[in-house]
Amino acid sequence: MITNRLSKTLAAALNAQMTKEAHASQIYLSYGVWAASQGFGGTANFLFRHAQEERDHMTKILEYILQRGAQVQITAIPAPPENPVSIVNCFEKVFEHEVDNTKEIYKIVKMSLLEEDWATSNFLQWFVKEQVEEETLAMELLDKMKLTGAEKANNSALYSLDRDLGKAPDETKSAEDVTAENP
Ligand code: OFO
Repeated sequence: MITNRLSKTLAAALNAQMTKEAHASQIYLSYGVWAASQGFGGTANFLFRHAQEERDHMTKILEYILQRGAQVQITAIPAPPENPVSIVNCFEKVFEHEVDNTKEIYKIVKMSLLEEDWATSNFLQWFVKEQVEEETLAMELLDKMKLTGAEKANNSALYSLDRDLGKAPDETKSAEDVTAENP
């Protein structure tokens, strides 16, 4: 008996998106390492926490593919892009990445609608909403950077922005609160 309820096309698209979420996690991780090496500890903490959120997105898709009885394909994750050249550039890259990701999600939403796969279309609405939040967050951070005077910001303005980012709320626990028992 065949229990798969995902078309070949949608299963392939969801698997590809799952790997993109893993890639996004690597991107945030690499930017976090870069920020830490530049002395932006708060920003690094924020980016590390976000890397974990992207891993959660990956798992969410993985679980959905399994629930629909289709095959999950774990493949290689592409390397993250070059390091940012400045803190402003770091958030420009984050923003661009999120906008690109939104476009990829929209493509799968469109596929699911064309196939009249209402379950997948409904599942993807969580991601549509999440992308609005993530793009807004990245845009606001970029705006704050600009307010500090962007590349020409003085150390004290950058210092407070970095400190605020370390405390910025998100859906993932602060890196220092995470333990093996409480991941
Ligand atoms: Fe940055 O968002 Fe996943 O989907």
